[in-house]
Amino acid sequence: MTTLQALLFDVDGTLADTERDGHRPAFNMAFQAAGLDWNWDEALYGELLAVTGGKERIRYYLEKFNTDFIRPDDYDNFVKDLHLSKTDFYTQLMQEGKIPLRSGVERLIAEARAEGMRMAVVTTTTPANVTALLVNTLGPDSESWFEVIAAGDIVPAKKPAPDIYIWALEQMNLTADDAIAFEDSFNGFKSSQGANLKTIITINEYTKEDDFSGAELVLNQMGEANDAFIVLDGDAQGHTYLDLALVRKIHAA
Ligand code: XBP
Ligand code: MG
Repeated sequence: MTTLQALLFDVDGTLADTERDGHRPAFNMAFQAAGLDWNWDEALYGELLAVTGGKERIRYYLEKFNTDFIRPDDYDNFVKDLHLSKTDFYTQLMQEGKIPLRSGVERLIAEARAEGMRMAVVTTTTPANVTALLVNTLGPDSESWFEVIAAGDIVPAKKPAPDIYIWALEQMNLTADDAIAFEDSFNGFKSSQGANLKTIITINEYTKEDDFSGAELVLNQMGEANDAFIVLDGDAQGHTYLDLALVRKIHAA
């Protein structure tokens, strides 16, 4: 096994609980602004998360949950415009600073920076959303801490396809053995696993029942010294929160 050279972070659900409190309300605001009476409540949104990508999710909703809706002639642009509006609302919500990073995220990233560990963001979400989250949580220059921001439509096949991880590794001139991924969902894990990456999972309310068999470690959160994680699967080797030392051990195991 090679030495660990890079940490690859998913965003939504992993860095912050953006799905329930960020994306979902932003979709609803866009629907309202467009004069649509659609409302994605928390339970429905959980079902819609089966499909990644906001534009893809809107289409899935109309195909499976709102089949009576009469689609406008220019359906593609209708979905595109609705999604652009959703991105505006989402980035506004981030600017209001309402979505904090999850426990341990800021500390682990700081530790990685201090040790010169390479980092990338690997996500399905729109690039503007990544910028808005990072800038409003980690600070104005935090995007530059990540060597690659692999996001949105960069690859046509979104997670669970492995393409976005493969693309990020290529950009960094690394192989899957050199890196480790951090994910929160089944679709994200399928993507990192498909790219042959070892993966550490931090679950959330939407993903706690997902199947993560094959992941190296499944935790409820990264945690802190005073906010220990719960180990759901795997061996945390006596650690009580996810620090870089444990990440290295998991990678080497
Ligand atoms: C993230 C997603 C995205 C966001 C919405 O998945 O599924 O679709 O919910 O983002 P992952 P956009 O965490 O696995 O990357 O609306 O910008 O597409
Ligand atoms: Mg995710």
